[in-house]
Parts: sequence; C-alpha cells; structure tokens
Amino acid sequence: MVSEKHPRYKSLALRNKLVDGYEKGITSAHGLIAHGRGEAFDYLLGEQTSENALSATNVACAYLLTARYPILSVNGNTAALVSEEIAEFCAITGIPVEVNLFHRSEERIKRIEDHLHAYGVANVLTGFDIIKLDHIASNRAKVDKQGIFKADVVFAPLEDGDRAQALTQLGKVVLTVDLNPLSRTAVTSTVTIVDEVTRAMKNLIGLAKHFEGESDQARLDTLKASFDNFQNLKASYVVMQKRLQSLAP
Ligand code: PTJ
Repeated sequence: MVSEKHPRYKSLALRNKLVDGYEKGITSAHGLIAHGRGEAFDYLLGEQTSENALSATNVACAYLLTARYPILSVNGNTAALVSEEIAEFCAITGIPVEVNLFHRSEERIKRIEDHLHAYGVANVLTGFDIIKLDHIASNRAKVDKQGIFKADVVFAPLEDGDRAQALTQLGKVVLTVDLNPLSRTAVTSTVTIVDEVTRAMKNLIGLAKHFEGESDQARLDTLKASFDNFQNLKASYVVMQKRLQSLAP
C-alpha cells in the first residue's frame, strides 16, 4: 500500500513484489538479501538504464533471436519481479523457460511453475529429466536435459558465478542481468546487462518487437561480433565513478 507520490515509490513497489513472492513461497529468504545488494549498486547507477546497459541488452537480444536453442533460466527473484515480462517476451520469441534454483526445493519449483503458468508462460521446464553439471558447488548444477543442458544460449538473470563460469566452459553463450558489475557472474558471462531486471526485461521486449525477421540476421550477427563484455563492464564502472564524482566533485 505505497502511494505513487512517494519519492521511493518504484523501489518500494519492487520490494513489495519480492516480499509477496517470499510469502507465496516463490522467493527464498536469501533472495531478499540479494535484492538489497542489487539496490545498493542501483543507487550508484542512478537507478536508470545506462547507454552501455541498453547496448548490452541489444546484443543479448541478438543472441536470443539467432540461437539454435535458447533458454531462459528463472529463479525465485525473477519469478517474483518479472513474470509478466517473461510471459510477454516468451510469447514474442517462443523461448522456453527452465525453473532452476540455487536454494533448490521441489516445493518452490512447483510454486514458481504454477506462478509462471498463471501469468501465461506456456513452456516451463522444471527439471523432469535432470543431469548434473560438473564443477558447480550448488544445486544449480542440476539442469534439465531438454533445457539448459541442451541450450546453446542460456539467459540467466541474477545468476551465480559458479554456474556462469561452468556454462561458459561448456561452450554455451551465457547472458545475464546483474546490477553488480564486479560479481563473478558479471565477469564470466558472455554478455552482462548491468541493469535492474525489471528495466532490462522491458527494454528486451521492446527490442525483440523491433526484430524484422530473417532480413535482420546479418545485423544481429554484426551486433554479436562487435561486443566486448570487458569493455561493457568497464563502461559500467565509469558510469558509477562519474556519478560519485558529480556528487562530490
Ligand atoms: O531463487 P534461488 O534459490 O535460485 O536464489 C536466487 C538468488 C538471487 C538468491 C541467488 O541466485 C543468489 O544468491 O544470487 P547472488 O549470488 O546473491 O547474486 C545475485 C546478484 O543479482 C547480485 O549481484 C545482485 O547485485 C544482483 N541483483 C539483485 N537484485 C537485482 C539484481 N540484479 C538486477 N536486478 C535486480 N533486481
């Protein structure tokens, strides 16, 4: 029950979504802490999409639209924050979803699956046919053979560093959204969108709508080839640095 006139309305509304997700058994308690870390970095970014974040989103979109078999990995935080956007994006692109959790429990997977279905996400994999990936010290090692295991491009917002690295080592393209450009996930992924996930998903939907079909293939390939994630992360550090400098010149 936050007034839209409140100066922190957007931020408080996101917190409410997560608390709601927690109360429904979708988001883990750890997810609330993770969100707080994200918020701190968002302050440094000025709580807006930077130019380089938008460029990275464009490149991520290019990868997803040209993939042989893309997959969108959903956890408890993204389910609470962006189920509506996931449904819209998947309806446009036909990309399937896999529910894949760090703090894994069958009960939470089922709740997230039901939640996504309620928002209209049609194709949801939940680890029916599981295989365990090597070199991952968490439950995220358990992936669906028909989903993340098979995919050439894995879009995993709010990922953990171990798996981002392991998936990259398996030769997969890893796309992520992470407000912390210093995280291992940010550094080891192929494309890191340093942005808040609700803003990033809205931008991604807008970009996917602009895709003009086969004739865009060459443009999308050029976008992918010209992207350098290290330069992208450096640009995010500079955004933060400049913002702090403007506050304390
Ligand atoms: O639902 P589960 O069990 O799979 O758990 C999900 C969390 C997010 C709890 C789990 O993956 C985790 O612990 O993640 P980390 O290692 O805390 O990393 C989450 C990253 O996402 C951090 O670097 C945060 O800065 C960032 N982050 C948090 N909220 C947002 C965000 N990035 C973008 N948008 C956000 N809203």
